Amino acid sequence: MRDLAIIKSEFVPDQKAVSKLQDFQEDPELFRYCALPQILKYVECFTGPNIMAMHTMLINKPPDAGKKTSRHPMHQDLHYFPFRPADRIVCSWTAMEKVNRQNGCLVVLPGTHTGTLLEHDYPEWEGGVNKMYHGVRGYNPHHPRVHLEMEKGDTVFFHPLLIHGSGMNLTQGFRKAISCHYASADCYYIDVKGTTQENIEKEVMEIAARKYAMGGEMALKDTWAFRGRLVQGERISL
Ligand SMILES: O=C(O)CCC(=O)C(=O)O
Repeated sequence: MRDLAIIKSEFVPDQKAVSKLQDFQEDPELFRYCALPQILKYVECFTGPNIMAMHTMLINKPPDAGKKTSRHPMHQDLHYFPFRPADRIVCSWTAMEKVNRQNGCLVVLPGTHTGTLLEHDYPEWEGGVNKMYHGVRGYNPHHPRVHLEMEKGDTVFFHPLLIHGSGMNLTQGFRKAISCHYASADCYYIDVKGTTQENIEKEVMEIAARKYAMGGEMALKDTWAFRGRLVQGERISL
């Protein structure tokens, strides 16, 4: 993925052009992260012994080009997932360098994981917003916030209903983090028709149709079933 400010600029070389790698499950070196025993030890507390890695990301948050496009709006990750139950899904997010408020650390609203999945849509930001960066609607903007300042290698584990996002990167460096969403292999897929997730389904299916000439013959759950990888135990229903 490219940051909106980069897409609109002249040619930008090498890693500076890439703001996020998604779906690195086919890359043996990066995927080693998802199978680290020191991560799975904690993941297992949420998922149980049969563990699927469902969504992988390496986030290379670029220096903000002045349009505030390096921000990630507040959201709940469950908005993107057509599988349940939410309590059997967990994200691990590891800082690949020191992260703080200056370079756009994670910001979380503690306790919101006990709520429900809220409506999400693109925020109306003046400088625009990156593709698929939906923001949560109707949350309490006065809810206490915690900025997760972390050292290189520190890892945070969080629930898919936790409202979180990240601020602007006001430094000249690229803020790197690696993350994986795990789910219990016996989670089940749901049909998101008629729910608040219909808008993200539509967007994902449009991308699938455009990029891979798939669409009509494929359902949202298929896009997850073929990206998901077993990391421990037995593959059951996901
Ligand atoms: O690493 C970040 O800046 C936020 C990542 C995030 O919340 C996401 O991609 O869902």
